[in-house]
Amino acid sequence: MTVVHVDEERASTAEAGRRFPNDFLWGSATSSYQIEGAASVDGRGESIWDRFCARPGAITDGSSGEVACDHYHRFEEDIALMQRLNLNAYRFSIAWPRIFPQGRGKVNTLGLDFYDRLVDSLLAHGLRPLPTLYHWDLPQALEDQGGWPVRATAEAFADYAEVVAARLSDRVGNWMTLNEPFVVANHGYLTGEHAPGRSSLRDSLAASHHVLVAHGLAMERIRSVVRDANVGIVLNFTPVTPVGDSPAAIDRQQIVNDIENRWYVDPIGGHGYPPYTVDRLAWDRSEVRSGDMELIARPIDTLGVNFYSRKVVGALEGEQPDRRAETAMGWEIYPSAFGDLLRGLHKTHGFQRYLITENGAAMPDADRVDGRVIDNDRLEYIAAHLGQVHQAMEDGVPVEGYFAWSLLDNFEWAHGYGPKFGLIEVDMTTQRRMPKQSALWYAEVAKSGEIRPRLDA
Ligand code: IFM
Repeated sequence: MTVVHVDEERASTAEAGRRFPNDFLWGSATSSYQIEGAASVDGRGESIWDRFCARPGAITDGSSGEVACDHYHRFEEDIALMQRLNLNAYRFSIAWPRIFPQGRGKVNTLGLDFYDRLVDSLLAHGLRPLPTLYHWDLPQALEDQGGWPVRATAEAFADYAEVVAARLSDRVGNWMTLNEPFVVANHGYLTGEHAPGRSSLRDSLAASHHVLVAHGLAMERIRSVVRDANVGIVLNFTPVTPVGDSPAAIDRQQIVNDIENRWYVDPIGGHGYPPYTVDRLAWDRSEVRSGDMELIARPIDTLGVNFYSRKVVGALEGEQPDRRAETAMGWEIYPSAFGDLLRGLHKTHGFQRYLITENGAAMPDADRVDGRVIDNDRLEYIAAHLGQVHQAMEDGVPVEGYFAWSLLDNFEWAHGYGPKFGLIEVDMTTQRRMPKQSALWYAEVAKSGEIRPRLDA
């Protein structure tokens, strides 16, 4: 795969000097299965990812999150690193199978104790905790009973959300229900590239509705136990541009855009599922019960926005114009789509506030000086995207924080440990952590509240 470095014109120096508000949140993001490891420790139950990783060929390098970054045992070290990077917030996810090993029923208090210690340590180091309750590690027991295509999974999620919120409510005010429901329904139940590896349009559509029901139910339950809770959901967006203006290209663009960019935010914003694609997929909406759309549309306090790239679609599958630059994932680097996205979202939905809950890049990390990764391409990527966030804020979009994906090199799902998204390098054999050049630069940004020029190597 060709990796082209970010155009110098768009480099950090072009954005340097843009200053963010003093109370802006500067953080990094991770998720439980990607970093925690300790898969069989302290009563954790099996998740769909444990099962999926064992399937031959499911993961490119045959790996799993069984050990990952061993964050479960090393979280103190990781939090100390975040403090060294001058961060003031941390987005992490809670592993449902640690709390309910069977998905529902008996609570595993040892699991709750772990997140209790994590939160205490974050607060002691001056970091605001921002937990996400679901980042794809469904308890396998619930999948065995039908998984997300079954409504009971949403109901179990609400019970789980309430138990976790009640335990942490005295210290945690900001909550996110689910991460990237599009990926849950699409990759998990339609393409099968993610756990649980099922491929059915019918199941995928059912799952897409039930994750939103889960969000609505959980929001109610969190609000019932956390006074003044600030609750939201994290959605991923990949703006879609058509190749040419043939009716076939426009049709494809609209379907892909509806599924990837509107299917979740529109119902949350009170506009319902996008009618064009509901019709094109011939979805009979039989899963949608009376009251569901109102539940889903209850106002959120914050929208979490994950952005990495845009998508260009032609009339035919795979039709693509040449790209100027892309990351090691083969994702086009196209920062201006980010600013346009934020302005567009705010114009259409006018949510109260936004957090950039994920943005970052997998890069080859080949350049080294004295053993340290000089990842100026990642640094430039982040700088260019921060510039877009800043411009959107100047244009009136209330963005309150930015969380770089990711704190550590980690388990990148079906790609295994190949792609490196971390600000901090992790040697997966020794578990040694080493901040990359981008981390040192990001520390300067977080400290000064300003986009900084590159550091000398
Ligand atoms: O690693 C993932 C993360 O879990 C969800 N958002 C996209 C990231 C990069 O692929």
